[in-house]
Amino acid sequence: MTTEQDDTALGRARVTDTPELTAYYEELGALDAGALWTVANDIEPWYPQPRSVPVLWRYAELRPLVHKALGLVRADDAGRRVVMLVNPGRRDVSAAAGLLYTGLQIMGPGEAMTAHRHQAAALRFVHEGTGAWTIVDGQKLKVGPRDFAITPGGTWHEHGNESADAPVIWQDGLDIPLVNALDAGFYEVHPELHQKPGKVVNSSLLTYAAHLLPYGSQKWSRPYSPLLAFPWEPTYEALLGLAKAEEGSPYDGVIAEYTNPLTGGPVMPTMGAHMQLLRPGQATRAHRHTGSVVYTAAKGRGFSVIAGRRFEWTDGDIFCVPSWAWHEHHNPDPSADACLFSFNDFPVMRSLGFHREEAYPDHGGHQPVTA
Ligand code: GTQ
Repeated sequence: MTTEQDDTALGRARVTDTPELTAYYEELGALDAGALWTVANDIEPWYPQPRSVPVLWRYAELRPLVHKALGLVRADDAGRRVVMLVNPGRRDVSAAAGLLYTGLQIMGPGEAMTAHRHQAAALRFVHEGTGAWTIVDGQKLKVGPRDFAITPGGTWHEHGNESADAPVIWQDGLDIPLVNALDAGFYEVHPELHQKPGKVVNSSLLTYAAHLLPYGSQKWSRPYSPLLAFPWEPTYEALLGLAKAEEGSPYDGVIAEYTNPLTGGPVMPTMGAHMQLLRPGQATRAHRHTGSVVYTAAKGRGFSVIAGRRFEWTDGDIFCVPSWAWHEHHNPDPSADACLFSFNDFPVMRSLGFHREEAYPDHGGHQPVTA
C-alpha cells in the first residue's frame, strides 16, 4: 500500500479528455458540480502528498530581522510582534509544516502585550532572554531560555518581558492552520485588555511538578494539561537520567513527551511536544510517519536527513519534517550530546485514527543523501 504505484492501474481513474467530455465538464461546472474522475487520483492519493517541503530556518539569519521588528512596529499596534516561518508550499495558510504554524516573537524590555483568547492553541519555546512572563487564565508564568509553556485553546493570555535591558525572543507554535482548515476559529480581545493575575507565580508548577497528584486534581475536566510550564533544567536532567536507564528509540534517540500529569497524554488535544537527546556520536535510523513536526535545536549541533536532504542545525535553528517524509537525526560530536525540542500534530492523527509509521527498509536504516 505504501510502495509507489501508478495511476494507470486498473481501478484508478484514467479517462482521456475528448471535446465531448470537455463540454460536459463545462456543463457540470456551470451547476457548481464536477466529475469525480477528473480529480479522483489527486484527492485520493496512494499515500500522503504534503505540499509542505522540508525547510531549515537558521536562527543566526533570522535573529537580526526579528530584532529589527522592535524598531519597526510597536507591540500595541502589531498585537503580537512575530516573524512567522512560512513553508514555501504552505504560504496560503501561513503554516510552517502541514497545519502547524510557528513564529519568533520578540518583546522589548518592559513591554507587555494585551490579553486575548482564541480557539487556536499555542505553545512557547524560549530562545533567549530571562524576563519573559505570560499570564494564562489568570495564572502568571515566568519562563526562561529553553523552557516550554502552553496556552491551550480558549484560555486568556497576555505576555510580557520584565527585563530592564534585554529583549526576549521565544518561539510560538500554534494550530492556527488546522483550526482554520476546520472553519472553527474564534478570537476575542479581553474586555479589560489585561487580566488580574493571581498572587502565586508558576502555581501550576508548584502544584504538579513532583510526580504527585495533589488533592483536588480529579476536579480538572478540561481537555488540556493543568501543568502549563515545563522548565528546561528538570527536563534535561530527566533526559540524562533516561539515557542511563534506557536505550531510547532507534529513530529518535532518548526522547520523552511533555505530558498532562493527569492523563499521561499529550499536553493539548491538537498538539504534542517532545524533548529528545542524541547521545555523543549517535545516528538514528530513518523512519516516517503521518503527522507534521517542527523541530528546534535546543542544545548542541548536528544534522538531520529529511527526504534524502541533509540539514545542518545548531542551537536555535528551526526545521520541519512534513508528514510521511523519511527522516533521521545525527549528532556527529563524539564528546557532547545534542537536544531537539519539537512539537507536532500527533494528537490529531491519533485521535482520528490516522497514525501510521514505518521504518526505512534499506541501507542499514539510513537514507541515501541526495542533496
Ligand atoms: O501569542 O497569542 O505567533 O495569537 C500568533 C498568533 C502568537 C499569541 C502568534 C497568536 C499568538
